[in-house]
Amino acid sequence: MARNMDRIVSGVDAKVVIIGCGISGLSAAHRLSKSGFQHVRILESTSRSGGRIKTGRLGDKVVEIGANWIHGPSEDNPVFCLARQYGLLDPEALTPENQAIDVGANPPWIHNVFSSSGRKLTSEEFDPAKEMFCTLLEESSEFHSGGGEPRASVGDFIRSEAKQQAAEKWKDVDENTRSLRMCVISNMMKEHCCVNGTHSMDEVGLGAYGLYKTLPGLDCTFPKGYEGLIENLMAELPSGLVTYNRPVRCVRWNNKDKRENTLTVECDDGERITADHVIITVPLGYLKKHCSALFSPPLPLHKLHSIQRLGFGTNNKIFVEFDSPWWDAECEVIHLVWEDEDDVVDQVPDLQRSWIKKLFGFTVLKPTERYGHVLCGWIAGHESEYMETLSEQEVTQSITQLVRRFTGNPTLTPKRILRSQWFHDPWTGGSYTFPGKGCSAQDLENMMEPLPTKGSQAQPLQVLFAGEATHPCYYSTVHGALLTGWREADRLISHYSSISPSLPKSNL
Ligand code: 6YU
Repeated sequence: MARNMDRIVSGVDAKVVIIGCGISGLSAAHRLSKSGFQHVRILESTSRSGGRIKTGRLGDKVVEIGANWIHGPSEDNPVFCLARQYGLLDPEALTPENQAIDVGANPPWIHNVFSSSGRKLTSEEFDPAKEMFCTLLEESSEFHSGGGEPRASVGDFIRSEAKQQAAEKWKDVDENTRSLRMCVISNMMKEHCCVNGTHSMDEVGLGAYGLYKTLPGLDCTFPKGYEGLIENLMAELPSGLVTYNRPVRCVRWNNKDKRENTLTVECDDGERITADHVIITVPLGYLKKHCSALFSPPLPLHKLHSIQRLGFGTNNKIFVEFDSPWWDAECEVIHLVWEDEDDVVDQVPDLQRSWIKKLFGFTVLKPTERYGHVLCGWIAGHESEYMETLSEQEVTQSITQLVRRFTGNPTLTPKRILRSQWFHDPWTGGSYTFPGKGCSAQDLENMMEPLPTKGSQAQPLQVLFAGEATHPCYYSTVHGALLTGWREADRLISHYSSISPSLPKSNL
Protein backbone atom coordinates (compact mmCIF):
# COMPACT_ATOMS: atom_id res chain seq x y z
CA MET A 1 0.00 0.00 0.00
CA ALA A 2 1.16 3.54 -0.67
CA ARG A 3 2.70 4.72 2.59
CA ASN A 4 1.35 7.71 4.44
CA MET A 5 3.55 10.47 5.76
CA ASP A 6 4.45 8.31 8.81
CA ARG A 7 3.86 11.39 10.87
CA ILE A 8 1.37 12.61 13.39
CA VAL A 9 1.29 16.32 13.89
CA SER A 10 0.35 16.75 17.50
CA GLY A 11 -3.00 18.46 17.97
CA VAL A 12 -3.24 20.65 14.88
CA ASP A 13 -5.83 23.35 15.47
CA ALA A 14 -6.12 24.36 11.84
CA LYS A 15 -9.65 24.19 10.47
CA VAL A 16 -9.86 22.11 7.29
CA VAL A 17 -13.07 22.05 5.26
CA ILE A 18 -13.37 19.40 2.55
CA ILE A 19 -15.96 19.93 -0.17
CA GLY A 20 -17.41 16.64 -1.40
CA CYS A 21 -17.66 13.22 0.21
CA GLY A 22 -16.56 10.97 -2.65
CA ILE A 23 -13.53 8.73 -2.26
CA SER A 24 -11.08 11.64 -2.60
CA GLY A 25 -12.73 13.78 0.09
CA LEU A 26 -13.07 10.77 2.33
CA SER A 27 -9.45 9.67 1.92
CA ALA A 28 -8.23 13.20 2.65
CA ALA A 29 -10.35 13.38 5.82
CA HIS A 30 -9.26 9.90 6.87
CA ARG A 31 -5.58 10.72 6.61
CA LEU A 32 -5.86 14.13 8.26
CA SER A 33 -7.88 12.77 11.17
CA LYS A 34 -5.42 9.93 11.71
CA SER A 35 -2.57 12.44 11.63
CA GLY A 36 -3.71 14.68 14.45
CA PHE A 37 -5.89 17.25 12.69
CA GLN A 38 -8.72 17.92 15.13
CA HIS A 39 -10.95 20.19 13.08
CA VAL A 40 -11.73 18.45 9.84
CA ARG A 41 -15.16 18.71 8.29
CA ILE A 42 -16.67 17.42 5.06
CA LEU A 43 -19.53 19.31 3.40
CA GLU A 44 -21.46 17.09 1.00
CA SER A 45 -24.24 18.32 -1.26
CA THR A 46 -26.21 15.06 -1.33
CA SER A 47 -27.61 12.80 1.39
CA ARG A 48 -24.94 10.10 0.93
CA SER A 49 -21.20 9.41 0.89
CA GLY A 50 -19.42 7.83 -2.05
CA GLY A 51 -20.13 10.21 -4.95
CA ARG A 52 -19.43 8.25 -8.13
CA ILE A 53 -19.04 5.07 -6.10
CA LYS A 54 -22.68 4.08 -5.89
CA THR A 55 -24.06 0.58 -5.43
CA GLY A 56 -27.66 -0.16 -6.37
CA ARG A 57 -30.08 -3.09 -6.74
CA LEU A 58 -31.68 -4.75 -9.72
CA GLY A 59 -34.31 -6.90 -8.02
CA ASP A 60 -32.26 -8.72 -5.39
CA LYS A 61 -28.94 -8.37 -7.33
CA VAL A 62 -26.21 -5.97 -6.28
CA VAL A 63 -25.16 -3.77 -9.22
CA GLU A 64 -22.83 -0.80 -9.57
CA ILE A 65 -24.40 2.43 -10.80
CA GLY A 66 -20.99 4.12 -10.80
CA ALA A 67 -17.46 2.70 -10.58
CA ASN A 68 -17.40 -0.97 -11.48
CA TRP A 69 -13.94 -2.46 -11.25
CA ILE A 70 -10.72 -2.07 -9.35
CA HIS A 71 -8.53 -1.28 -12.35
CA GLY A 72 -5.20 -3.06 -11.89
CA PRO A 73 -5.72 -4.83 -8.54
CA SER A 74 -2.13 -5.28 -7.35
CA GLU A 75 0.22 -4.06 -4.60
CA ASP A 76 0.63 -0.50 -5.93
CA ASN A 77 -3.12 0.02 -6.09
CA PRO A 78 -4.34 1.51 -2.77
CA VAL A 79 -7.97 0.58 -3.50
CA PHE A 80 -6.97 -3.05 -3.87
CA CYS A 81 -4.92 -2.94 -0.65
CA LEU A 82 -7.74 -1.36 1.35
CA ALA A 83 -10.35 -3.73 -0.12
CA ARG A 84 -8.13 -6.68 0.81
CA GLN A 85 -7.58 -5.29 4.31
CA TYR A 86 -11.35 -4.89 4.80
CA GLY A 87 -12.05 -8.39 3.43
CA LEU A 88 -14.16 -7.13 0.52
CA LEU A 89 -12.79 -9.24 -2.36
CA ASP A 90 -13.31 -12.73 -3.78
CA PRO A 91 -10.38 -15.12 -3.09
CA GLU A 92 -9.34 -15.31 -6.76
CA ALA A 93 -8.75 -11.54 -6.91
CA LEU A 94 -6.24 -11.95 -4.09
CA THR A 95 -4.05 -14.57 -5.76
CA PRO A 96 -0.52 -13.59 -6.85
CA GLU A 97 -1.43 -14.91 -10.33
CA ASN A 98 -4.30 -12.44 -10.66
CA GLN A 99 -2.12 -9.57 -9.44
CA ALA A 100 0.63 -10.44 -11.91
CA ILE A 101 -1.52 -10.45 -15.07
CA ASP A 102 -0.63 -7.34 -17.05
CA VAL A 103 -3.02 -6.62 -19.90
CA GLY A 104 -2.79 -2.83 -20.02
CA ALA A 105 -6.19 -1.36 -20.81
CA ASN A 106 -7.40 -4.44 -22.73
CA PRO A 107 -8.86 -7.20 -20.55
CA PRO A 108 -8.73 -10.52 -22.44
CA TRP A 109 -12.49 -11.07 -22.32
CA ILE A 110 -14.22 -13.94 -24.11
CA HIS A 111 -16.65 -12.37 -26.56
CA ASN A 112 -19.76 -13.08 -28.61
CA VAL A 113 -20.31 -10.82 -31.58
CA PHE A 114 -23.70 -10.20 -33.20
CA SER A 115 -24.46 -8.07 -36.26
CA SER A 116 -27.48 -5.92 -37.12
CA SER A 117 -28.70 -8.52 -39.61
CA GLY A 118 -29.15 -10.97 -36.76
CA ARG A 119 -26.03 -13.01 -37.43
CA LYS A 120 -23.30 -14.21 -35.07
CA LEU A 121 -19.98 -13.05 -36.53
CA THR A 122 -17.09 -15.45 -37.08
CA SER A 123 -13.64 -14.81 -35.68
CA GLU A 124 -12.42 -14.29 -39.24
CA GLU A 125 -14.78 -11.34 -39.48
CA PHE A 126 -14.04 -9.94 -36.02
CA ASP A 127 -10.49 -10.76 -34.90
CA PRO A 128 -8.40 -9.05 -37.64
CA ALA A 129 -10.33 -5.80 -37.10
CA LYS A 130 -9.98 -6.02 -33.35
CA GLU A 131 -6.26 -6.65 -33.69
CA MET A 132 -5.82 -3.66 -35.99
CA PHE A 133 -7.81 -1.42 -33.65
CA CYS A 134 -5.82 -2.51 -30.57
CA THR A 135 -2.51 -1.88 -32.34
CA LEU A 136 -3.64 1.59 -33.39
CA LEU A 137 -4.83 2.33 -29.87
CA GLU A 138 -1.45 1.28 -28.49
CA GLU A 139 0.27 3.52 -31.03
CA SER A 140 -2.00 6.37 -29.93
CA SER A 141 -0.42 6.14 -26.47
CA GLU A 142 3.05 6.64 -27.83
CA PHE A 143 2.77 10.27 -28.93
CA HIS A 144 3.77 12.97 -26.52
CA SER A 145 2.16 16.35 -26.77
CA GLY A 146 4.61 18.79 -28.21
CA GLY A 147 3.16 19.30 -31.63
CA GLY A 148 4.76 16.22 -33.23
CA GLU A 149 1.61 14.12 -33.29
CA PRO A 150 0.24 13.48 -36.82
CA ARG A 151 -3.40 14.20 -35.93
CA ALA A 152 -5.17 16.24 -33.25
CA SER A 153 -7.33 13.44 -31.87
CA VAL A 154 -7.21 9.70 -31.28
CA GLY A 155 -10.37 9.36 -33.43
CA ASP A 156 -8.79 11.14 -36.42
CA PHE A 157 -5.64 9.05 -36.11
CA ILE A 158 -7.41 5.70 -35.86
CA ARG A 159 -9.87 6.50 -38.66
CA SER A 160 -7.21 7.59 -41.17
CA GLU A 161 -4.78 4.77 -40.30
CA ALA A 162 -7.50 2.10 -40.31
CA LYS A 163 -8.75 3.14 -43.75
CA GLN A 164 -5.25 3.22 -45.18
CA GLN A 165 -4.18 -0.09 -43.63
CA ALA A 166 -7.43 -1.82 -44.63
CA ALA A 167 -6.85 -0.83 -48.27
CA GLU A 168 -3.30 -2.25 -48.11
CA LYS A 169 -3.51 -5.26 -45.79
CA TRP A 170 -6.99 -6.48 -46.70
CA LYS A 171 -6.87 -5.80 -50.44
CA ASP A 172 -7.35 -9.49 -51.23
CA VAL A 173 -10.22 -9.91 -48.79
CA ASP A 174 -13.67 -9.86 -50.39
CA GLU A 175 -15.54 -6.55 -50.31
CA ASN A 176 -18.25 -7.65 -47.84
CA THR A 177 -15.82 -9.02 -45.27
CA ARG A 178 -13.65 -5.91 -45.54
CA SER A 179 -16.67 -3.66 -45.07
CA LEU A 180 -17.82 -5.70 -42.06
CA ARG A 181 -14.36 -5.42 -40.50
CA MET A 182 -14.57 -1.63 -40.79
CA CYS A 183 -17.94 -1.81 -39.04
CA VAL A 184 -16.20 -3.77 -36.26
CA ILE A 185 -13.72 -0.89 -35.92
CA SER A 186 -16.66 1.50 -35.50
CA ASN A 187 -17.91 -0.77 -32.72
CA MET A 188 -14.49 -0.64 -31.02
CA MET A 189 -14.48 3.16 -31.28
CA LYS A 190 -17.83 3.24 -29.48
CA GLU A 191 -16.50 0.88 -26.82
CA HIS A 192 -13.58 3.22 -26.25
CA CYS A 193 -15.91 6.21 -26.01
CA CYS A 194 -17.22 4.35 -22.93
CA VAL A 195 -13.75 3.51 -21.61
CA ASN A 196 -12.68 7.14 -21.95
CA GLY A 197 -16.00 8.70 -20.96
CA THR A 198 -16.17 10.83 -24.11
CA HIS A 199 -18.77 11.66 -26.73
CA SER A 200 -16.40 10.76 -29.57
CA MET A 201 -12.82 9.60 -29.88
CA ASP A 202 -12.48 12.73 -32.06
CA GLU A 203 -12.54 14.70 -28.81
CA VAL A 204 -9.69 12.78 -27.16
CA GLY A 205 -6.30 14.49 -27.64
CA LEU A 206 -3.72 12.31 -29.38
CA GLY A 207 -0.74 14.00 -27.72
CA ALA A 208 -2.06 13.45 -24.20
CA TYR A 209 -3.65 10.03 -24.63
CA GLY A 210 -0.51 8.28 -23.35
CA LEU A 211 -0.62 10.15 -20.04
CA TYR A 212 -3.00 7.52 -18.61
CA LYS A 213 -1.15 4.67 -16.91
CA THR A 214 -2.39 1.20 -16.06
CA LEU A 215 -1.38 -1.05 -13.18
CA PRO A 216 -0.89 -4.82 -13.33
CA GLY A 217 -3.68 -7.12 -12.12
CA LEU A 218 -6.79 -8.45 -13.82
CA ASP A 219 -9.68 -6.05 -13.04
CA CYS A 220 -11.94 -7.32 -10.26
CA THR A 221 -15.23 -6.27 -8.67
CA PHE A 222 -16.61 -6.06 -5.12
CA PRO A 223 -18.99 -9.04 -4.64
CA LYS A 224 -21.09 -7.10 -2.10
CA GLY A 225 -20.72 -3.73 -3.79
CA TYR A 226 -18.08 -0.97 -4.17
CA GLU A 227 -19.83 1.01 -1.42
CA GLY A 228 -18.36 -1.47 1.09
CA LEU A 229 -15.10 0.45 0.69
CA ILE A 230 -16.86 3.72 1.56
CA GLU A 231 -18.62 2.18 4.57
CA ASN A 232 -15.34 0.84 5.99
CA LEU A 233 -13.56 4.18 5.58
CA MET A 234 -16.53 6.05 7.07
CA ALA A 235 -16.53 3.76 10.11
CA GLU A 236 -12.98 4.88 10.90
CA LEU A 237 -13.79 8.60 10.87
CA PRO A 238 -14.86 10.55 13.96
CA SER A 239 -18.65 10.65 14.00
CA GLY A 240 -20.35 13.80 12.76
CA LEU A 241 -17.42 14.74 10.53
CA VAL A 242 -19.62 14.77 7.41
CA THR A 243 -22.46 17.24 7.00
CA TYR A 244 -24.91 16.00 4.34
CA ASN A 245 -27.32 17.99 2.17
CA ARG A 246 -24.96 20.95 2.47
CA PRO A 247 -24.01 22.19 -1.00
CA VAL A 248 -21.28 24.79 -1.08
CA ARG A 249 -22.07 27.85 -3.17
CA CYS A 250 -18.88 29.87 -2.97
CA VAL A 251 -15.35 29.67 -1.61
CA ARG A 252 -14.13 33.15 -0.72
CA TRP A 253 -10.35 33.01 -0.58
CA ASN A 254 -7.50 35.49 -0.29
CA ASN A 255 -9.75 37.97 1.46
CA LYS A 256 -7.52 40.98 2.11
CA ASP A 257 -10.01 42.73 4.40
CA LYS A 258 -8.33 42.48 7.82
CA ARG A 259 -11.69 42.48 9.62
CA GLU A 260 -12.69 39.22 7.99
CA ASN A 261 -11.18 35.75 7.84
CA THR A 262 -8.94 35.11 4.83
CA LEU A 263 -10.98 32.06 3.85
CA THR A 264 -14.74 31.54 4.08
CA VAL A 265 -16.93 28.79 2.70
CA GLU A 266 -20.45 29.89 1.87
CA CYS A 267 -23.16 27.22 1.73
CA ASP A 268 -26.35 27.23 -0.34
CA ASP A 269 -28.41 27.76 2.82
CA GLY A 270 -26.44 30.93 3.55
CA GLU A 271 -24.27 29.49 6.32
CA ARG A 272 -20.71 30.89 6.27
CA ILE A 273 -17.94 28.71 7.61
CA THR A 274 -14.47 30.10 8.24
CA ALA A 275 -11.49 27.84 7.59
CA ASP A 276 -7.71 27.81 7.35
CA HIS A 277 -7.74 25.40 4.41
CA VAL A 278 -10.35 24.13 1.95
CA ILE A 279 -9.91 20.98 -0.10
CA ILE A 280 -12.05 21.04 -3.26
CA THR A 281 -13.04 17.58 -4.52
CA VAL A 282 -16.06 18.40 -6.69
CA PRO A 283 -16.08 16.62 -10.08
CA LEU A 284 -14.61 18.31 -13.17
CA GLY A 285 -18.11 18.28 -14.70
CA TYR A 286 -19.34 20.44 -11.80
CA LEU A 287 -16.31 22.72 -11.99
CA LYS A 288 -16.76 23.28 -15.73
CA LYS A 289 -20.28 24.53 -15.13
CA HIS A 290 -19.91 26.38 -11.85
CA CYS A 291 -16.32 27.50 -11.38
CA SER A 292 -17.05 31.17 -11.94
CA ALA A 293 -19.62 31.17 -9.12
CA LEU A 294 -17.71 28.75 -6.89
CA PHE A 295 -14.61 30.93 -6.40
CA SER A 296 -14.26 34.53 -5.35
CA PRO A 297 -11.88 35.91 -6.51
CA PRO A 298 -12.01 33.76 -9.66
CA LEU A 299 -9.47 31.03 -10.31
CA PRO A 300 -6.28 32.11 -12.10
CA LEU A 301 -6.52 31.99 -15.89
CA HIS A 302 -4.16 29.04 -16.40
CA LYS A 303 -6.33 26.94 -14.08
CA LEU A 304 -9.50 28.00 -15.88
CA HIS A 305 -8.00 27.11 -19.24
CA SER A 306 -7.04 23.64 -18.01
CA ILE A 307 -10.56 23.09 -16.63
CA GLN A 308 -11.88 23.90 -20.11
CA ARG A 309 -9.27 21.88 -22.06
CA LEU A 310 -9.67 18.69 -20.06
CA GLY A 311 -12.64 16.65 -21.18
CA PHE A 312 -15.46 15.33 -19.01
CA GLY A 313 -18.03 13.20 -20.82
CA THR A 314 -20.77 10.73 -20.07
CA ASN A 315 -20.65 6.95 -19.86
CA ASN A 316 -23.84 5.27 -18.66
CA LYS A 317 -24.85 1.73 -17.90
CA ILE A 318 -28.12 -0.03 -18.67
CA PHE A 319 -28.51 -3.22 -16.65
CA VAL A 320 -30.82 -5.74 -18.28
CA GLU A 321 -32.00 -8.98 -16.70
CA PHE A 322 -33.24 -11.97 -18.73
CA ASP A 323 -34.92 -15.20 -17.65
CA SER A 324 -32.37 -17.22 -19.58
CA PRO A 325 -29.15 -16.42 -21.41
CA TRP A 326 -28.96 -15.90 -25.19
CA TRP A 327 -25.17 -15.74 -25.05
CA ASP A 328 -22.61 -18.54 -24.62
CA ALA A 329 -21.94 -19.80 -21.09
CA GLU A 330 -18.30 -18.61 -21.10
CA CYS A 331 -19.04 -15.26 -22.80
CA GLU A 332 -17.88 -12.16 -20.88
CA VAL A 333 -18.66 -9.40 -23.37
CA ILE A 334 -21.17 -9.09 -26.23
CA HIS A 335 -20.40 -6.76 -29.15
CA LEU A 336 -23.20 -5.42 -31.36
CA VAL A 337 -21.89 -4.50 -34.81
CA TRP A 338 -24.02 -2.32 -37.12
CA GLU A 339 -23.49 -3.33 -40.72
CA ASP A 340 -24.03 0.18 -42.10
CA GLU A 341 -21.09 1.74 -40.25
CA ASP A 342 -18.07 0.94 -42.42
CA ASP A 343 -16.93 4.56 -42.42
CA VAL A 344 -15.35 4.24 -38.92
CA VAL A 345 -17.94 6.24 -37.02
CA ASP A 346 -18.63 6.61 -33.32
CA GLN A 347 -21.54 9.05 -33.39
CA VAL A 348 -25.09 8.59 -34.64
CA PRO A 349 -26.66 10.94 -37.22
CA ASP A 350 -30.03 11.41 -35.47
CA LEU A 351 -30.17 11.29 -31.66
CA GLN A 352 -33.89 10.77 -31.29
CA ARG A 353 -34.25 8.01 -33.86
CA SER A 354 -31.01 6.16 -33.48
CA TRP A 355 -29.43 6.90 -30.06
CA ILE A 356 -29.44 3.16 -29.30
CA LYS A 357 -26.85 2.58 -32.07
CA LYS A 358 -24.25 4.15 -29.76
CA LEU A 359 -24.57 1.29 -27.26
CA PHE A 360 -21.50 -0.77 -28.14
CA GLY A 361 -22.66 -3.93 -26.40
CA PHE A 362 -22.94 -5.60 -23.01
CA THR A 363 -20.67 -7.02 -20.35
CA VAL A 364 -21.99 -10.17 -18.67
CA LEU A 365 -22.22 -10.02 -14.88
CA LYS A 366 -20.26 -12.95 -13.43
CA PRO A 367 -20.42 -15.37 -11.74
CA THR A 368 -23.83 -16.56 -12.96
CA GLU A 369 -24.62 -18.20 -9.57
CA ARG A 370 -24.47 -14.71 -8.02
CA TYR A 371 -26.14 -12.61 -10.72
CA GLY A 372 -28.35 -14.92 -12.72
CA HIS A 373 -28.64 -13.65 -16.30
CA VAL A 374 -27.82 -9.97 -16.04
CA LEU A 375 -26.10 -7.89 -18.73
CA CYS A 376 -24.69 -4.42 -18.41
CA GLY A 377 -25.09 -2.30 -21.56
CA TRP A 378 -22.61 0.56 -22.07
CA ILE A 379 -23.41 3.81 -23.83
CA ALA A 380 -21.38 7.02 -23.97
CA GLY A 381 -21.70 10.54 -25.28
CA HIS A 382 -24.63 12.75 -26.23
CA GLU A 383 -26.62 9.64 -27.18
CA SER A 384 -26.20 8.51 -23.57
CA GLU A 385 -27.25 11.92 -22.29
CA TYR A 386 -30.35 11.75 -24.49
CA MET A 387 -31.12 8.25 -23.18
CA GLU A 388 -31.23 9.75 -19.67
CA THR A 389 -34.20 11.92 -20.69
CA LEU A 390 -36.33 8.93 -21.76
CA SER A 391 -38.65 6.99 -19.49
CA GLU A 392 -37.55 3.57 -18.23
CA GLN A 393 -40.31 2.11 -20.42
CA GLU A 394 -38.93 3.78 -23.55
CA VAL A 395 -35.41 2.55 -22.77
CA THR A 396 -36.73 -0.97 -22.19
CA GLN A 397 -38.54 -0.86 -25.52
CA SER A 398 -35.39 0.19 -27.41
CA ILE A 399 -33.29 -2.47 -25.67
CA THR A 400 -35.89 -5.13 -26.49
CA GLN A 401 -35.93 -4.16 -30.19
CA LEU A 402 -32.13 -4.11 -30.21
CA VAL A 403 -31.57 -7.60 -28.77
CA ARG A 404 -34.35 -9.07 -30.92
CA ARG A 405 -32.81 -7.60 -34.06
CA PHE A 406 -29.23 -8.67 -33.29
CA THR A 407 -30.12 -12.21 -32.23
CA GLY A 408 -32.88 -12.72 -34.78
CA ASN A 409 -35.03 -13.98 -31.90
CA PRO A 410 -38.36 -12.06 -31.87
CA THR A 411 -39.42 -13.41 -28.48
CA LEU A 412 -36.55 -12.13 -26.32
CA THR A 413 -37.94 -9.94 -23.54
CA PRO A 414 -35.98 -8.31 -20.70
CA LYS A 415 -37.30 -9.08 -17.23
CA ARG A 416 -36.27 -5.71 -15.78
CA ILE A 417 -33.80 -2.91 -16.44
CA LEU A 418 -31.97 -0.24 -14.45
CA ARG A 419 -29.91 2.59 -15.93
CA SER A 420 -27.58 5.25 -14.61
CA GLN A 421 -28.11 8.97 -15.31
CA TRP A 422 -24.76 10.61 -14.58
CA PHE A 423 -25.13 13.57 -16.93
CA HIS A 424 -28.27 14.84 -15.21
CA ASP A 425 -26.79 14.42 -11.74
CA PRO A 426 -26.43 18.11 -10.83
CA TRP A 427 -23.37 17.44 -8.63
CA THR A 428 -21.45 15.48 -11.26
CA GLY A 429 -22.57 16.46 -14.79
CA GLY A 430 -21.12 13.39 -16.49
CA SER A 431 -18.93 10.43 -15.67
CA TYR A 432 -15.18 11.05 -15.66
CA THR A 433 -12.22 12.92 -17.08
CA PHE A 434 -10.35 12.42 -20.33
CA PRO A 435 -7.60 14.48 -21.94
CA GLY A 436 -9.23 16.68 -24.57
CA LYS A 437 -7.65 17.91 -27.79
CA GLY A 438 -4.65 20.14 -27.09
CA CYS A 439 -4.26 18.84 -23.52
CA SER A 440 -0.89 18.10 -21.99
CA ALA A 441 0.55 16.96 -18.65
CA GLN A 442 0.67 20.65 -17.68
CA ASP A 443 -3.15 20.77 -17.56
CA LEU A 444 -3.27 18.07 -14.88
CA GLU A 445 -0.46 19.89 -13.01
CA ASN A 446 -2.53 23.07 -13.16
CA MET A 447 -5.57 21.21 -11.83
CA MET A 448 -3.76 20.07 -8.68
CA GLU A 449 -1.91 23.33 -7.98
CA PRO A 450 -2.98 24.85 -4.64
CA LEU A 451 -3.94 28.51 -4.24
CA PRO A 452 -2.54 31.05 -3.85
CA THR A 453 0.01 29.99 -6.45
CA LYS A 454 3.74 29.90 -5.62
CA GLY A 455 5.45 33.22 -5.15
CA SER A 456 2.41 34.92 -3.64
CA GLN A 457 2.88 36.74 -0.34
CA ALA A 458 -0.59 35.67 0.84
CA GLN A 459 -1.34 32.95 3.41
CA PRO A 460 -0.25 29.70 1.70
CA LEU A 461 -2.36 26.60 0.99
CA GLN A 462 -5.74 28.25 1.33
CA VAL A 463 -7.43 26.22 -1.40
CA LEU A 464 -6.24 22.72 -2.31
CA PHE A 465 -7.54 20.53 -5.13
CA ALA A 466 -8.17 16.78 -5.09
CA GLY A 467 -10.45 14.42 -7.06
CA GLU A 468 -9.87 12.12 -10.01
CA ALA A 469 -9.41 15.02 -12.46
CA THR A 470 -6.29 16.12 -10.57
CA HIS A 471 -4.26 12.91 -10.85
CA PRO A 472 -1.43 13.11 -13.41
CA CYS A 473 -1.85 9.56 -14.74
CA TYR A 474 -4.70 7.75 -12.93
CA TYR A 475 -7.46 10.31 -13.71
CA SER A 476 -10.89 8.73 -14.29
CA THR A 477 -10.35 6.04 -11.68
CA VAL A 478 -11.14 5.36 -8.02
CA HIS A 479 -7.50 4.69 -7.15
CA GLY A 480 -6.52 7.96 -8.82
CA ALA A 481 -9.13 9.85 -6.80
CA LEU A 482 -8.10 8.18 -3.54
CA LEU A 483 -4.43 9.01 -4.09
CA THR A 484 -5.26 12.69 -4.70
CA GLY A 485 -7.05 12.86 -1.33
CA TRP A 486 -3.98 11.44 0.38
CA ARG A 487 -1.74 13.77 -1.62
CA GLU A 488 -3.55 16.91 -0.43
CA ALA A 489 -3.75 15.65 3.15
CA ASP A 490 0.01 15.00 3.03
CA ARG A 491 0.56 18.52 1.69
CA LEU A 492 -1.06 19.92 4.83
CA ILE A 493 0.64 17.42 7.12
CA SER A 494 4.05 18.44 5.68
CA HIS A 495 3.17 22.09 6.06
CA TYR A 496 2.27 21.73 9.73
CA SER A 497 5.10 19.35 10.57
CA SER A 498 7.56 21.92 9.27
CA ILE A 499 5.98 24.35 11.75
CA SER A 500 5.46 22.06 14.76
CA PRO A 501 7.55 19.05 15.92
CA SER A 502 6.29 15.71 14.61
CA LEU A 503 6.12 12.33 16.18
CA PRO A 504 6.67 9.04 14.36
CA LYS A 505 3.53 7.13 13.49
CA SER A 506 2.88 3.68 12.15
CA ASN A 507 1.12 3.11 8.82
CA LEU A 508 -2.65 3.46 8.47
C1 6YU B 1 -12.70 2.95 -11.45
C2 6YU B 1 -14.34 1.76 -12.66
N1 6YU B 1 -16.07 3.08 -13.82
C3 6YU B 1 -18.24 4.08 -14.26
C4 6YU B 1 -19.11 5.15 -14.14
C5 6YU B 1 -18.69 6.31 -13.47
C6 6YU B 1 -17.41 6.39 -12.94
N2 6YU B 1 -15.21 5.33 -12.53
P1 6YU B 1 -16.86 12.04 -6.64
O1 6YU B 1 -17.69 12.55 -7.74
O2 6YU B 1 -17.01 10.65 -6.26
O3 6YU B 1 -17.09 12.94 -5.33
C7 6YU B 1 -17.33 14.31 -5.38
C8 6YU B 1 -18.41 14.66 -4.38
O4 6YU B 1 -18.59 16.09 -4.40
C9 6YU B 1 -19.78 14.07 -4.68
O5 6YU B 1 -20.24 13.32 -3.59
C10 6YU B 1 -20.68 15.29 -4.95
O6 6YU B 1 -22.01 15.09 -4.53
C11 6YU B 1 -19.96 16.36 -4.15
N3 6YU B 1 -20.22 17.74 -4.60
C12 6YU B 1 -20.30 18.22 -5.85
N4 6YU B 1 -20.55 19.54 -5.83
C13 6YU B 1 -20.62 19.92 -4.53
C14 6YU B 1 -20.85 21.15 -3.86
N5 6YU B 1 -21.06 22.32 -4.51
N6 6YU B 1 -20.87 21.17 -2.49
C15 6YU B 1 -20.68 20.02 -1.79
N7 6YU B 1 -20.46 18.81 -2.38
C16 6YU B 1 -20.42 18.77 -3.74
N8 6YU B 1 -13.33 4.14 -11.70
O7 6YU B 1 -11.65 2.93 -10.83
N9 6YU B 1 -13.24 1.79 -11.92
O8 6YU B 1 -14.79 0.68 -13.07
C17 6YU B 1 -14.97 2.98 -12.99
C18 6YU B 1 -16.95 4.14 -13.74
C19 6YU B 1 -20.45 5.04 -14.74
C20 6YU B 1 -19.61 7.46 -13.29
C21 6YU B 1 -16.50 5.29 -13.08
C22 6YU B 1 -14.49 4.17 -12.42
C23 6YU B 1 -14.66 6.60 -12.07
C24 6YU B 1 -14.72 6.74 -10.52
O9 6YU B 1 -16.02 6.47 -10.08
C25 6YU B 1 -14.32 8.14 -10.14
O10 6YU B 1 -13.06 8.47 -10.72
C26 6YU B 1 -14.20 8.36 -8.63
O11 6YU B 1 -15.21 7.73 -7.90
C27 6YU B 1 -14.22 9.87 -8.37
O12 6YU B 1 -14.08 10.16 -7.01
P2 6YU B 1 -13.97 11.69 -6.56
O13 6YU B 1 -13.85 11.72 -5.10
O14 6YU B 1 -12.92 12.36 -7.35
O15 6YU B 1 -15.35 12.37 -7.04
C28 6YU B 1 -6.40 3.53 -22.09
C29 6YU B 1 -7.06 4.45 -21.41
C30 6YU B 1 -7.96 5.36 -21.24
C31 6YU B 1 -8.11 6.19 -20.05
N10 6YU B 1 -9.27 5.94 -19.31
C32 6YU B 1 -9.36 4.69 -18.67
C33 6YU B 1 -10.68 4.69 -18.06
C34 6YU B 1 -10.87 3.79 -17.01
C35 6YU B 1 -12.03 4.34 -16.25
N11 6YU B 1 -13.12 3.49 -16.42
C36 6YU B 1 -14.13 3.62 -15.74
C37 6YU B 1 -15.05 2.69 -15.92
C38 6YU B 1 -15.96 2.45 -15.11
C39 6YU B 1 -16.83 1.50 -15.72
